[in-house]
Amino acid sequence: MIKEIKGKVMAGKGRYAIVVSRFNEFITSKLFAGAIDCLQRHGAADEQIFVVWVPGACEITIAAKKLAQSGKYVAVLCLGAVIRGQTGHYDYICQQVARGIGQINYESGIPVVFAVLTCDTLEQAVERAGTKMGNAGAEAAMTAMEMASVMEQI
Ligand code: INI
Repeated sequence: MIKEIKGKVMAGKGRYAIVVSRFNEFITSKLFAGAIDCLQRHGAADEQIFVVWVPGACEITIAAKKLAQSGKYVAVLCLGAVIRGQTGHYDYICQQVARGIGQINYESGIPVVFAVLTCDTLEQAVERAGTKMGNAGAEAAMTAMEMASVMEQI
């Protein structure tokens, strides 16, 4: 018989850490609200959610790494918004954040979920923060719960 694992999309009993950046807070606050709403609707109590605000996307990784290494959480959600129109160093920020979060995800042993929007325009970011294209914060919460369950079962 084939042994097969499928993650449950339920908060379970574990604790979830959320790192959210204040830069482009108009967008990141919507991602944050989406993540909280999704975790709560899947059974998470307030005591299971720990939130860390950081100045910008570049500061997400250092906080996420410490949280991931603490052993207190079953997953870390990274929420931010980098928008090209506002910066000449857009590509450097995106690369740095994507590589940093990817590395922590790979090395820490718990899911560290990438939900940092990288958009050309503010309109694209709005579309991913609770309008036409859904809410990337809520999607990150779904991924965090599913992967926490997968990791528990492996
Ligand atoms: N930080 C963001 O989160 N998004 C951006 O679009 C952005 N832009 O455009 O510059 C941004 N810059 C700040 C950066 O993340 C750091 O906070 C700053 O460089 C201090 O280290």
